[in-house]
Amino acid sequence: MPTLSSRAGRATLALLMLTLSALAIVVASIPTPGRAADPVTVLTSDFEDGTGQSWARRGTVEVVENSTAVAHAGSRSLLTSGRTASWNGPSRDLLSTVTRGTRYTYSVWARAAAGAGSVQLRMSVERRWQGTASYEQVVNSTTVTDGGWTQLTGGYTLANDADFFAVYVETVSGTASFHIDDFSLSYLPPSPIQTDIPSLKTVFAGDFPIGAAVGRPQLLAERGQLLAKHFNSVTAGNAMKWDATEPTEGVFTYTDADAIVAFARANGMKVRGHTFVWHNQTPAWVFNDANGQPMTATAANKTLLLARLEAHIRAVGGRYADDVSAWDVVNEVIDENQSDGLRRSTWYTITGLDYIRTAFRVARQVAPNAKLFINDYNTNVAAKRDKLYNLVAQLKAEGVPIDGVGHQQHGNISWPTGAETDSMIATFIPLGVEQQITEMDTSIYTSSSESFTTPPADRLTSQAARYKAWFDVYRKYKANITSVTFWGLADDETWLDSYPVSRKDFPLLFDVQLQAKPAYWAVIGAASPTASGPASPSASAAPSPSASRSPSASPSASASPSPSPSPSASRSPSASPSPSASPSPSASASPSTGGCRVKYTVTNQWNTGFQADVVITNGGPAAVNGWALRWTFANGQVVNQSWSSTYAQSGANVTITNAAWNGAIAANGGTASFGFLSSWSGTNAKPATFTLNGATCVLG
Ligand code: 9MR
Repeated sequence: MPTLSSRAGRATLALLMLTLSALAIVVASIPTPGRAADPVTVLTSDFEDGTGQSWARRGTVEVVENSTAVAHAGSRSLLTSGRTASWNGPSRDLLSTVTRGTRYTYSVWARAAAGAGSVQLRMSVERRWQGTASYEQVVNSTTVTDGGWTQLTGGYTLANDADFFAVYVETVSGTASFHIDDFSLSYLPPSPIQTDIPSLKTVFAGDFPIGAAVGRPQLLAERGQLLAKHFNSVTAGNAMKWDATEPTEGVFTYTDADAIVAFARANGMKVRGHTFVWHNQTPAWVFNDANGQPMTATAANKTLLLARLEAHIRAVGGRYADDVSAWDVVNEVIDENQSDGLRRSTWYTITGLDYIRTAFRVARQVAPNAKLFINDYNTNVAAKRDKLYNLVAQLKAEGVPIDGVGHQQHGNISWPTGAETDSMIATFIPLGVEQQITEMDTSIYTSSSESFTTPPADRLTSQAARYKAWFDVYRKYKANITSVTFWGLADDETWLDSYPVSRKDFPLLFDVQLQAKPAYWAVIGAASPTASGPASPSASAAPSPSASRSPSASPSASASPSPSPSPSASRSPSASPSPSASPSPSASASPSTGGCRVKYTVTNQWNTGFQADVVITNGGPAAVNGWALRWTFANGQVVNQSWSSTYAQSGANVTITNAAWNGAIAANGGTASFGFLSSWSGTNAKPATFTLNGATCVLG
């Protein structure tokens, strides 16, 4: 080792410093893998040019015009006045702007017109397909006043076929005039899902099926990939409910439910049916008498209501008789504050307990292969649990065909405890029923006054511990528990964003970019790479199911999978890749890959841009240690962002090099994945040839 006083030493030191700073530049130029991407804004309307910027009235009489009366920024806004119906308002065609399957954030500032006082506004979308219109809310009822601006923000994914699609702002009721300004439409470029982490369904294969409640957006693109990778059971979050399947008496619509069932079939998943009978999401007509008036408790109305119930279950249950393995036949019928424990819903006030008896009897007839469940929330609360127990015991004694009890398990980071969850399950065992966890999620909040736009690390740690405590109980009772389902797929979309108040929540195992959270690692019984820094990349991460299943097994080095570092892992500053972990293709690249395969998939495409995911498979006998993938675009496409990689483009020639953590591709089938955004126009042909470190790869 040269001393600092020696000339040679000083030269060596200078060289070392130079090398280090060069390395620092290289490292700095590698984007942090998995870093939350910046949102991409695809449309804004500021009305500063004095026009309506393609916003137009929905009705035929209201006036939608540029206004200088007030402005959120600048000097102009868009005023809608002369409205004669609550649905009148400004609307913007977005059919050619949005990409099906991409979740966009819709944001607009709104203000009641001078003198209008306080007004309830909401932002909605209208989609039409072959003459049939559907309306969905993007932002629920929001109070705006004439004294200032209020932002309406919400997320929406166009997941259905559409030949018309527009966003609009309307009042919840009344015809007040209002302004809007600074509309924006943006999306977060999705990260590729982590393909090299253990699948939940594999980890729990010996225990119970693992499910997620989904809508059509969760069947598409990355979300569909995440669903298929981790879950072997699916519940329709809304698509099989009464309002979705029979909005008008005798008129059945199955478009969304069919799509979910088709996805489940294609991916070998079980389907939980949810739900025949509920006091919510049931159309008003169901409870109207023969004259169209709200039913009163008469014998005739009871007969009519039970006949409608029977017809509904015959139709919906019959349609999915071959597909649904478990039905939530009745949902949330317990009210522990009633002495008899029965919720005073319209179902109950018109029919007493007979709606429950009828529902189970008919369900068994039309869906004889499905297990029939009574489903409820807060079944860990002793008072509610015991009322439910009494009802199930009574109905079973009567011969009502109840097979199981569904525990929704909507909880939060501190509740319910493992002990409460344990007695919840233990209580029902003497009844000899199956038990399923049907709607599990874990809010990061413990009070309605809290709100975070990104989840603090300590909340995620508490959430992981909460999930682990529950799963320890589930595994303990795996002989009694026949399914465990999350109420949602990932944090990008959860009912808790609007309940009990509007704020972002993060209740599931995968984050807003579909990456595994600490809760995921806790549930599978492995140390979270977020907490401890990423492990070195490994080709196969399948854990021993028995190791991760044991309730008492604390993750040990041998029991834990050693996943490739997940993007979420690298969000932790302590997990930044070190230069030595970053094989550079120019330094020690394998000269030839001897059998690479490239799968290039355009996952999203809109009028000016597209997103592609690329998977490189090393089919050769030698590991690849650092790689550069090259191709030539034929139609002028220009890459403008990439993840899990760095990109360079010269003319039509694109070079993608590995990120710090995915440079090693194992021999004989190891893979590396990356994605990118690019512009295009006219034609967007896939590249015909790819080379990996100079060797030509096969396609597909
Ligand atoms: O996830 C559902 C959400 O999209 C609906 O707006 C909401 C309102 O009816 O219902 C949600 O699902 C509920 C489920 O059907 C029954 N248990 C409670 C769930 C969360 O509200």
